[in-house]
Amino acid sequence: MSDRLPKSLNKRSRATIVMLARRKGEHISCEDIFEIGTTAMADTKEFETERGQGGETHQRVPSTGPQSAETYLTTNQGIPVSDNQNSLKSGSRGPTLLEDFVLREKIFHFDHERIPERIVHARGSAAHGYFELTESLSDVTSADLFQRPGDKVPVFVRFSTVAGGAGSVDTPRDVRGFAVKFYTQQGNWDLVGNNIPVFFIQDAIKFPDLIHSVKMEADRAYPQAGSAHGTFWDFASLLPETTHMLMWAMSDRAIPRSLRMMQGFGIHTFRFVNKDGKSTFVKFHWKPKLGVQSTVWDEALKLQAADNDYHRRDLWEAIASGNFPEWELGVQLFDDEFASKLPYDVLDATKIIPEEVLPLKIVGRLVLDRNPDNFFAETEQVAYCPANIVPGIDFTNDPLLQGRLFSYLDTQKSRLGTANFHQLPINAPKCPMHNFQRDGMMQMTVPKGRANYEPNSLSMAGEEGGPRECPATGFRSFERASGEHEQGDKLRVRAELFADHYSQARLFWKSQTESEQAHIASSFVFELSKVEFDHVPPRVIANLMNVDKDLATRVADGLGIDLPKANPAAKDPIDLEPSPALSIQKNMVETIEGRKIGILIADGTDAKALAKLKDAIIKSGATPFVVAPKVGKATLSDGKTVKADGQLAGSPSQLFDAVAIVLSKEGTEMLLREAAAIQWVMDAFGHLKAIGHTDEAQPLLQKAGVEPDDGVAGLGDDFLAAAAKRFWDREAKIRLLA
Ligand code: HDD
Repeated sequence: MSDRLPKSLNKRSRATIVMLARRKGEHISCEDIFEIGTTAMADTKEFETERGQGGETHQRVPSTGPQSAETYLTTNQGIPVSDNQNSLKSGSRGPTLLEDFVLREKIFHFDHERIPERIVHARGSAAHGYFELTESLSDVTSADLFQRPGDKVPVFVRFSTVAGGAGSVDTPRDVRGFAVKFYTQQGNWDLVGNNIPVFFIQDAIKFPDLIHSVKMEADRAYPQAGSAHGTFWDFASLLPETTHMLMWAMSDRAIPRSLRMMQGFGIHTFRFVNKDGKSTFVKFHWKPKLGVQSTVWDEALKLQAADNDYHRRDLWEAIASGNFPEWELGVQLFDDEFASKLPYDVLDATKIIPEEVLPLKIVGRLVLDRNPDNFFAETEQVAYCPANIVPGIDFTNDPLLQGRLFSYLDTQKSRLGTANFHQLPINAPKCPMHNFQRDGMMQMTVPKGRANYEPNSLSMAGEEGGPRECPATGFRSFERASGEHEQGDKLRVRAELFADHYSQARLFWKSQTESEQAHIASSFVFELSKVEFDHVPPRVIANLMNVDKDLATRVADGLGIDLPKANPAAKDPIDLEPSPALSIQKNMVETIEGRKIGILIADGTDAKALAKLKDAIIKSGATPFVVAPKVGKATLSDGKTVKADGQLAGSPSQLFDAVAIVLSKEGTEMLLREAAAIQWVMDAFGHLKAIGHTDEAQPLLQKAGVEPDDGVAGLGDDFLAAAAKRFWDREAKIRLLA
């Protein structure tokens, strides 16, 4: 058979064809053989083929010109690689040789390219930037970064979802991590917070249970992200201390529009310590310059299909285009006396101090101005640890914080494989670092000299003695004599006020607008509707009865179950003054800055109107994104063709903050027959967005069920003003909320 093959085929291709022919048995025809042969040749055409003395072939990528030592491909040992296409074999058809160190190194490294992902907060996106102090805090803290207004400290900030794996979607209903590493001149300070100011549990001993319950279920490995499943609600319903956080998690806070439009919180009460050792309690808040904004639930769900990487892309693109995300740092400062008068405990991470009770003092700004160079080396390998604090900052006895001080160091050692993870560039301090810790896996420094212990007197023998303690400037805890008395019996208990699980949940509920309350009630219904254990939803509602009877009734109605009796409260809830600062809608910053406006065009679109609109959007600080039936081109009214930024089917309107429909009569007629266009308009309306349109586009709006309201406008200034808002009033007309 080999003789019948085209002469142009090399030996390997011939061998392959003969093998395939044998496998196919008798049914192979000459035409088949010829076709296989041609395919084999086509497969290798981008390679140059060299023939060796024994007739064997060597395939290579064609040379790309002269090379230098800088551009040689090398092994990890720096040994130049002559051939990156073929493994070393014993003869052209023989076994691969064990001695092929190039192959072995490459494959072994590949096998280990994934480290165990974070057990929580596995999916994250991060950026570099700086923190700039605007107000000195030298009276309350000796921390160097809080001394001189104008001083800047480099930071690396990682945002994350909690429940999903590293490859999960960006927009599930979930808490978002907000972790900041400050590389200060006194060492690294990690403020590892969330976008919600309270937490589910009060004591770290419950954390593994909480996370086991919320992550994908142990036997079936779903759902991949989010809390709408049986085990989470089973656990939450049995722990009334989760109630306050559940109110936040069921609110729009858990479906942010952008990582750039979320608040961040240190959550725990920390301490500042001044140069005299005096302690002041402090709570940390990040306030986004673009305001807090969320999606609506249907939009968040559809975004999971439209763009898995919606938040990651948004952060990357904003930074890449010079629209640097920015937050203000606010602090709430108070002393023991203030704390002792509050009707809740400041050591309880399920409680806030409302801004109306203790206003924020704005002391600095955080700016993210550089995308990572390498996702793995930086975003994956960054290792935050709440125990990383600098002189001038200290912990409190918050039992959740105390447990965290152990957990993170431990997890980093197993996640990054070595106690030397602090030497990775993203984790290394940017100030001098020297001590007597030595050796260990992946030791990357080469310490010199004999001194690896302290104290030593090697300097008396003329040798280098190494670093020494620095009592004057080194880290010291706050002065206990002026602080609390910290002795007691060894007990497994919680402090008395920790037993109040409902007062602040009620405070949160009462601080929301009607529309926000409807979203919360509907989220409870949605999540509990996914719980297949019939005994669990009534238990959740029994807890909600202690928050607000109306809320509990709406959730029970939404599920079609009877209203249960209230769960007997460990401590009766009290009515606290509502806090308007807790509502997103009451504090919306009306701007289109940093937003994306989708513009739907087609053949025949008015060229001048399109240019004018794009110009106005850019001038307002937003980004226009042109969507057309074909991405390659649309022919405008002036006969010129334009390229679209996205094709209609791949660019649904949930990707945008507001939409403009710039269609001619001809374009409208065409798109009336395109379901994706009708859905585009219908979703924009349903997601309460502003819709600007040409008169000619009216039939498309009608077909999509758009009813005129304040958010439906022409294409002028009215549209730009409307684009800065969401139209909450519209929702009652189009959605049956709980
Ligand atoms: Fe945690 C990661 C935030 C309680 C144990 N946590 C992690 C991250 C954030 C938070 C943002 C991701 C950091 C990154 O981007 O790499 N965690 C919180 C907040 C909490 C909290 C705001 C409560 C106020 N965490 C908490 C407790 C424990 C942990 C009580 C254990 C006792 N957290 C971890 C961890 C993680 C982590 C297992 C997983 C990956 C990592 O640390 O680096 O150690």
